[in-house]
Amino acid sequence: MNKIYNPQRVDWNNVLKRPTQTVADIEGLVNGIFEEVRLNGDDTLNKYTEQFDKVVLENMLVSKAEIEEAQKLVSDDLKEAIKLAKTNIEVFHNAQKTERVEVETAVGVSCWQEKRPIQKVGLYIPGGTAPLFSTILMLAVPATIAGCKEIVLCSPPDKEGKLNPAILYTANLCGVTKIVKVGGIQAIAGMTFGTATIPQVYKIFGPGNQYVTVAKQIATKYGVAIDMPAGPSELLVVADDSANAAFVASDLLSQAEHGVDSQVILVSTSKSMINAVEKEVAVQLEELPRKDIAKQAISNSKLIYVDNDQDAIDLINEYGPEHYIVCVENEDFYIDNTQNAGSVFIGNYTPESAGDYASGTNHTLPTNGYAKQYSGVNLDSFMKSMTFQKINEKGIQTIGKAIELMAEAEGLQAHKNAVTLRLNSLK
Ligand code: HSO
Ligand code: ZN
Repeated sequence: MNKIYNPQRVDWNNVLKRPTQTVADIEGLVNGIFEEVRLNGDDTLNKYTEQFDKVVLENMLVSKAEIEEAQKLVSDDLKEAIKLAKTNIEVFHNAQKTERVEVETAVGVSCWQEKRPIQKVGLYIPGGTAPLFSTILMLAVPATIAGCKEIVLCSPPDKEGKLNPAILYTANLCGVTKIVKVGGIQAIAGMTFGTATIPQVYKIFGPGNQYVTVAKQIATKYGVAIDMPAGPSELLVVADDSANAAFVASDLLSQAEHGVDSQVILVSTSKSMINAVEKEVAVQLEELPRKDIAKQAISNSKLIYVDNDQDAIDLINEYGPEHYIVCVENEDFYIDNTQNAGSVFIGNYTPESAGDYASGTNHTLPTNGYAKQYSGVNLDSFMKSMTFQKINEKGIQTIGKAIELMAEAEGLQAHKNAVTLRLNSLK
């Protein structure tokens, strides 16, 4: 964080630009693996697990014995913490249930809308340097509340052919119906087409590297839905002199430690706050085990000084951050005027980490400016709305004439007949 920006409006786009990802060269590889998985199922999954994860598995399906072993390896304290988080996530997502909407639109014409679960969903949990078992809570808990019948989880095995015990413990706790040790493009292809081991699913959720991200996009070509287009994780903090610089720095670093491509931005109307945060970041960074990762993310991050609150809020809405922390005196102004953000964290005692793990909100959120048109994962992500109608004799007489006239005007005689026959039967 070496430069403080004070951009003019015309330069906002430039300063806020996210690094572009190269998708084109990955697409060929993804298409190739999809085709192979479609034709050869499990054999292809095993082949790529050996190639990419450097392990030959006897059985990619996780057994009861493996889950029992994992239970023993997770400490009681961590189990309690996971249960506390689960309870809060359950409470928040349970509260998102809605009643069915029912109206008589005209005399004798009843219409209603009801939500039904997506029957089969797939969850992808990445491997790599941090085992994100918290993401299982964020996906499996709402899937269970929604009533999804089949909840499949895919995650890449380590070189010993194992999954992290906390991943197995959490998946089992949260009602995942099948856990499969397979990762990357091949896992997404497996859930898209189905194999002997992996059931075919209707919607795929979860984060991943750029290969997984492109694979999820390709999955949509085959009719599978996905949670949202994913990009590197982001945090924007708006802070004034009422903020605590050390707290703000810790938040920026918590996001920066996710990956070298994480996006971290501080917006402030106070130069002294910006300077204080910058100093704190440098101090705290040195103590982090993942400082090499965080340092790179921080070096691409921006400190933005703005002249007034209106400029700040306009700039924030233009960026549309995934995570957005508001630590300012006049927080109502910022909250009321925020149009585009994935999840908002308010006040000095609301770190992003709270939402990442345990407050109850979901941490699967739109990145890359998609907060302008996408919601984060929530209960509705695991359901779809269906409409129903029931029309009685009076009802068809009420709206029949209008349907006949419209059908005729569209030149669709059979449509008209479907009404005329019924009206005639009532004469
Ligand atoms: N900040 C991440 C979620 C996460 N953080 C998982 C820690 N574990 C993306 O929202
Ligand atoms: Zn996080």
